[in-house]
Amino acid sequence: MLRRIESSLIKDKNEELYTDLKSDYDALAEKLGRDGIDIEKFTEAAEKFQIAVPSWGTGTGGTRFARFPLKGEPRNIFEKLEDCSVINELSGCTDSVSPHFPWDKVDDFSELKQTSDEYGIKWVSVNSNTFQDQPGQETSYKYGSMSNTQQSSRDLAIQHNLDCIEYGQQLGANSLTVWVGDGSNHPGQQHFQKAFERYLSSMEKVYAGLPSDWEMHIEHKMFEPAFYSTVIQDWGSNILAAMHLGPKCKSLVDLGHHAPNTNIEMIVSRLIQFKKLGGFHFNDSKYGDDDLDSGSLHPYQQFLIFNELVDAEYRQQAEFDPSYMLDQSHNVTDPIESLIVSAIEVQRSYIKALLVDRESLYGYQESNDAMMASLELKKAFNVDVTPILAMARYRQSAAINPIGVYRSIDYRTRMDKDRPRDPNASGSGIV
Ligand code: AOS
Ligand code: ZN
Ligand code: ZN
Ligand code: ZN
Repeated sequence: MLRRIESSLIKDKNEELYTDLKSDYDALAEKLGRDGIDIEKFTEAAEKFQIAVPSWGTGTGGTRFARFPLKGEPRNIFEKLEDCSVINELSGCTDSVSPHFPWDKVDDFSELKQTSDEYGIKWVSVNSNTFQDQPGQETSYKYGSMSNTQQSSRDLAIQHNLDCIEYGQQLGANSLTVWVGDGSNHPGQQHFQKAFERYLSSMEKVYAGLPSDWEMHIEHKMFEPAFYSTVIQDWGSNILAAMHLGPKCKSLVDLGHHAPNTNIEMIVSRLIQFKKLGGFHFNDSKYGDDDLDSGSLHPYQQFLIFNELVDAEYRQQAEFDPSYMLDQSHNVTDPIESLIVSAIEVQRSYIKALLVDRESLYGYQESNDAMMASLELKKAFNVDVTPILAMARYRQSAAINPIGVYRSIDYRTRMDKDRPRDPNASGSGIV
């Protein structure tokens, strides 16, 4: 098994911290035990929890104004994979990567697959890119891709998505995530219905190319890059498209793609009910698609989303198997640190949601006891599950203190030497 960090280093650091962790863990076990809760069940659940890292998230993000790169950033998909392995070795909860084409240039898929296998990293949902033109592209996406008025642009977008499926198959992935920037900037610029019809007929052709065990996930976004209207602007258009296309097509919820104060957990519930929840792009947001670190602003909202997910799990809801992924832009932090912390924050929401006493909550709901129902949720949310998460990492040979270990190895300085900067390197995911 390939590693980027000596396991003995993590082990030594863990030994220094274990006594304190054990006493915090035992104290929490005792506290939960008083309510008849067995802490071990939750630690096991934390060990099982996994969330994917986006390949583009390993590079420093930016805005349309500027990007301030870090030293030692990955220059290609192999180096991105190295950084993803660092994240997984330290966090123990990110054993998969979601690739993005054509940002991830791959000459030899079997070589890439072999390397990822050696790291113990899986490839999950493949992201297509029809929101920007590539050098030498014969027909433009300036006025959209799947919904473009020009057949030639639509054909190019369809073919690119079919290519992405083929790349993904070579990597062992089993879903395609389609986010398009299609829309308009001026009232009257686009015929809403005709644009949506063109989008659907293009997507039908992609759907027809899905292997039998694949799913297609559609990602909605309220605005940007189109600032007046967007073809798949919300979960309404999203689920309509997914229902139109068929059972293998589901909706994907990116937390930052809604208007501020939208009740996202309720959208999640609706998608679960109609068997259309494909997955998530986790991040946090104050204004729009800010792509801030997960749980950094609205940890309660993230918990409430997981409350719906755990509820579906508890009820053994049919056809419920959403994929979890981070989709963030790390503009001022080291992306490795942000991805580690964010993955753990999502895991934290999951474990807290598992702590909700479902039967009590259902009882309060039936008797219309609003106060006790909300206290039931708050009770779980207010438990500090940090020792559970740290113990899960310890048991998986990941780091009790991942950021501490990461800082101690001065990875970026090492990478600065190993990865001399290529002045022609292409962008690393600002969107
Ligand atoms: C764009 O806003 C979406 O969030 C996409 O999921 C994703 O960020 C993009 O495909 C990467 O640029
Ligand atoms: Zn996204
Ligand atoms: Zn987003
Ligand atoms: Zn986005």
